Amino acid sequence: MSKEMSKGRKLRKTIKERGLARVMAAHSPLSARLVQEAGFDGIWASGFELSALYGLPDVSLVSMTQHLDMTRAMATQTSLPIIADIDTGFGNAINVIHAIKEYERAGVAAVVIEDKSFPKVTSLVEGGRQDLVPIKEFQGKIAAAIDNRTSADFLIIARTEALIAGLGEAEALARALAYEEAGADMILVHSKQDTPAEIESFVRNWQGKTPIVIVPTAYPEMTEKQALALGKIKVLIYGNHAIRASIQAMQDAFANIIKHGGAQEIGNDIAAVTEVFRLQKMDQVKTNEERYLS
Ligand code: SPV
Ligand code: MG
Repeated sequence: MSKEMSKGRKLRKTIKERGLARVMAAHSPLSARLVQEAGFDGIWASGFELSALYGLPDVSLVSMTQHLDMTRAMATQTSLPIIADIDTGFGNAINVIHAIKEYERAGVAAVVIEDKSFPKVTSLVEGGRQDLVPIKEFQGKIAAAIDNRTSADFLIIARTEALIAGLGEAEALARALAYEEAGADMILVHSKQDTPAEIESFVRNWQGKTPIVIVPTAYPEMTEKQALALGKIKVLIYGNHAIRASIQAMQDAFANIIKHGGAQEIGNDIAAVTEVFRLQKMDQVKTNEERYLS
């Protein structure tokens, strides 16, 4: 047994010490490394980002194998805890059992399972079809996840989409309590309102004991300080900022080259090749060449 602290424990330690873990989305090992270098506390292995990376909508088209492979590759390139977005758990409670075993083995800190029906539709899209499974069925999925993890360090986060589905705060609170009852370690509550009011009200009225996780993409005016001040929010996820930043950067660079008919104007607007070498750890290759090839 490795003496290294488990990733789940590392995430809990950050929460204990800082009050709030700041978690940034990533969609590749390289973006995961950049998240770590920037100083975040954890990585969100986002389904939305990976779908976008494949040029696909986030509607359960990316398979568990694709997401797991990328998550595992990220885990090898970072020491930060990873929170894996496993959508609906890729099917029913039986699929959840399989997913839990695989993701725990991959070395992630936590998984988030959402109460939408499979196949899901991405949460923030205007007019998206947002069907939720019955509470009892989702409790079964959470219980299946809890019963099939090998270590209690590995966190099972239940995500309710009741607010996204327009079912109101009472339904969201009832679902969150039912998921806590089923054993969830944390509750992620998502909102697509463009102000924090809906989430603030949910948090104020939350009577459960488990910590709250939020993804304030639609309501970016909520700062880390404000989330912390609400008391019950322990994880704040920046859900899709990595892929959005990279899209914009590529669009700008490509447009610049087309405009000028060459790369002569691009200069420092893109990373230097030496920066790519640094991120690839090319210096280690050189050291090893000197040591082993001469
Ligand atoms: C994701 O990043 O895949 C999420 C967050 O689940 S959201 O896209 O806002 O639903
Ligand atoms: Mg997702």
